[in-house]
Amino acid sequence: NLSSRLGQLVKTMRGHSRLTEDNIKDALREVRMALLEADVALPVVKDFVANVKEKAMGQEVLGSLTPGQAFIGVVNDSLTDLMGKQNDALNLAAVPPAIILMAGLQGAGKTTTIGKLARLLKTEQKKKVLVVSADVYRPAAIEQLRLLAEQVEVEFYNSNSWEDPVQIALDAKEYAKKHFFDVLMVDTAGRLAIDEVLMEG
Ligand SMILES: Nc1nc2c(ncn2[C@@H]2O[C@H](COP(=O)(O)OP(=O)(O)OP(=O)(O)O)[C@@H](O)[C@H]2O)c(=O)[nH]1
Ligand SMILES: [Mg+2]
Repeated sequence: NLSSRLGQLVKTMRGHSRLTEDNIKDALREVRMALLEADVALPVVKDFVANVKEKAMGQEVLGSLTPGQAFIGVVNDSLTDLMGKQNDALNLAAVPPAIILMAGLQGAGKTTTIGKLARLLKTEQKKKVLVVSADVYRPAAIEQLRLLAEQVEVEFYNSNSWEDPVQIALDAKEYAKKHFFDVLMVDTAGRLAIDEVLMEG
């Protein structure tokens, strides 16, 4: 991952009192490769690397820091800028049900996060939560969510792998409306299966 790769590299960045285009070149390349390998979109990577470069260049290496540590500091700040400095609360101010559609790369932790969020919303915010799986692609994905829902004690809307993901989401929304759920959480398959219609539904 990014930190271990950078960790290796910065050990070799020595003996400079400021960061220059020359001494951060390899480190920048490493950042770029690490992000690309993590499947970050190319335009985002380019922007990010350019941003790090701009911030780093000419920066003095202060006190007991090594150039590598100074560089890491810049990467760290830039990452924080990119991801946001603060956590915002979930905005559930919609005509119920508020719908949370979980999208992301395969194996990123979507289903697990639904379980955690559902539990949080139920216990801390006293919300009535319904979960549904529109992941009709991966075997046992629906069963995984069913078990999770059971564990965190929220209601599970049943779906079947031969159904259309969009229709599943729409059906669950109807059910949630009819039964006065505050929140509907829709699990989806990895990014390949995400299509616009589902996002709009
Ligand atoms: N260490 C750690 N592992 C996690 C976390 N969240 C999920 N996992 C694990 O990562 C693996 C994938 O998690 P899922 O929640 O099934 O991921 P997903 O995005 O739903 O995967 P797909 O539905 O296959 O796209 C599982 O083995 C989880 O136990 C987390 O926060 N920390
Ligand atoms: Mg999943």
